[in-house]
Parts: sequence; C-alpha cells; structure tokens
Amino acid sequence: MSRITLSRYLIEQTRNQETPADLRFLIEVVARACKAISHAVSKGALGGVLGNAGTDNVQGEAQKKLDVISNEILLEANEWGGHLAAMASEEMEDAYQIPGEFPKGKYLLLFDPLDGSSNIDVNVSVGTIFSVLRCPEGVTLPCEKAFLQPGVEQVAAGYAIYGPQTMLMLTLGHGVKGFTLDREVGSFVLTHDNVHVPETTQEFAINASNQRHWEEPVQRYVSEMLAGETGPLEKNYNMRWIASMVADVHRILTRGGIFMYPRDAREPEKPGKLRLMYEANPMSFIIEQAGGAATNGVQRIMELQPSSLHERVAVFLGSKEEVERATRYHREAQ
Ligand code: AHM
Ligand code: MG
Repeated sequence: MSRITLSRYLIEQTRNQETPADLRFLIEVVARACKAISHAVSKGALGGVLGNAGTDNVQGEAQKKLDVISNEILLEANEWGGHLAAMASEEMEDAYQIPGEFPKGKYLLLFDPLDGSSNIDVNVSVGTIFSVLRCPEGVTLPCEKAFLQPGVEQVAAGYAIYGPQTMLMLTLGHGVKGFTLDREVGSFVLTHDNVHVPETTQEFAINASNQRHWEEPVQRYVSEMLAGETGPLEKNYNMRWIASMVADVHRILTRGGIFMYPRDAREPEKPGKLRLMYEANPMSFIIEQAGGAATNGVQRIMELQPSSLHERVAVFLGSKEEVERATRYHREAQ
C-alpha cells in the first residue's frame, strides 16, 4: 500500500472540505520548520548548538542556543507565506508582526519553539509545540488582545518530538494523527492513525522534588497512588518524569497516564509553571481529541479565558479517569 505523507493527508482533508487550503499550507510550513529544527537538534555538539545563548527570555529563563535557533527557524519559515496575521512565541515578549513586504492571512500561530530545552545538553527528547487560532475579524495589526482566545477556539494544534524518531502529532479538530519523519526522503509519513489515550492508567508523571510545596489535593492524590494496591485506589502505579512536556505527553498518547504540573507554594502568585497559550492549550486540544481530558484542577483548560500572552496555568492531563479524580479532589478541597 502506498504511504500517506503529511502532504497527502492534508490535501485529502482539503478535498473533503475538512481543512481550508490556507490552513493546510500553514501546517505544511510549520512541519517544514520542524524538520529544520530536528536537523539542528540532531547535530548536537557537532553543530556547535549546545549550551546557553547568554540571553534570558521574557519569563527571565536562560535561553539555550537551540531555543533561539528554533524560534528563528519558525519565524522565517512562516512570515512570508501569506497565511498568517501574526505570531507569538514563548521566547518573545510581544506578538511578532508580519513584515510589511509580505501578504497577510487570517490565522495566528503560537509556539513554544523548543520545549523541554533543559534536556538539550543531556541528549534527551525535546520538541516544538504549536497552536493555531483565527485572527479576529477586522483586526489588521494583531497585538496581544487578538491572541487572548480560549483553547476551544483553536483550529489546529500539534507538536513535533525530536527523539529516537522525529514525529509530528497533529489535530485539526477531528482526531489525532501521528506522522514519523522519513529522513532519507524528507517526508512526514502517517504511522499512527486514530491516536487514542486509554481511559484508565497506572502511570503518573509529576516532578516529585516539589512535593513539599504542593497543595493538599495533589498531596492526597499522589499519596493515594503511592499507596498502591493496598491503598484506597487499589492498584499499583508506575512513575515517569522526563521534564520535557512533549516527551511526557507523547508517552501518555501512546500508552496512557496522567501528567501533572500543579500550582505550588514556590511562587504563589504564579498558577503553575507551564504556559497556557504555548503549552497547555495545544496539548489539551491534542489530548482531548485523543479521548483524554485536561483541567487546571478545577476547570477544563480549553475553556479558560486567557488574560495575557505568557500566562501560566496548572496542568492535569491524560487518561480521563485519573484527570477526573485529580479534578474531583481539587473541587472537594475548595
Ligand atoms: P521550557 O518550555 O522552558 O522548556 O519549560 C517547560 C518544561 C516542560 O517541558 C516540562 O514538563 C517542565 O518544564 C519541567 O519542569 P521542571 O524542570 O520543573 O521539572
Ligand atoms: Mg516549554
């Protein structure tokens, strides 16, 4: 049987009137940028790309060289095609306007160019996360306000994972498809049709070194999981934490699990570490489209009204039963 490449999949989506042609082009361009990032990541020390860039991003975090390179690759690839009205990145303080010499389109692209970048220098999987929104009608110079739409408004979301294989996981709002990069040919090939998160699980992911800072519902939930089959949940759990959200989410998409980055007492003014617009919303869209669930402990993440571009949020996502349990414990504690 002939292989279904990302291009063919997208063209067929357009033919079936599921995906507008300009959205198809946008996804193709993002995928091409991800191939370039994958190439840069894979060079490692040979390409002189490891280590810090010597700059901080808007969140005050030290940028890695590959954070900066990946951001540049995404901006350059996407600015000239005429499909975007503006872009926003975890690595840039303000929205990026399309340069005047290029035509503008009707979509907004948001991305975390290289998620999990603390793992770059230790050769552990990292990735690119992206989210696509429509530019509000009549807005010609989209500033922050144009981007502040709840996750339910996303028209597409995906991530590329740069691991033993480079893969692109994509949702256009009707299920999740997984494509593996065939490096010799240079194409993403459909290898994972109808990706589905099992409803039940026995695996959780959380950075346990923050345990003393967690709020009561998270303490309760994790201690119940750790109690195993003689505890209230009556089953043994396994734990994994890669510190690379793409890699943790990818594992959950493959074999189930719950991922948690709760708010904690380290920085009480911040509701969690992960960013709503670049990480939590696109990952929630993917997880929900694969049959899982995603909340901030109390509400569905995709229904949250963002108040700023770089807003943070607590994240509980993955297998439905466990996300519902974690959410119930939070609601009971309110
Ligand atoms: P980044 O976007 O700066 O890489 O930060 C996000 C990452 C996630 O990929 C991961 O889940 C989390 O930070 C790990 O945080 P910690 O180092 O606190 O465990
Ligand atoms: Mg990130």
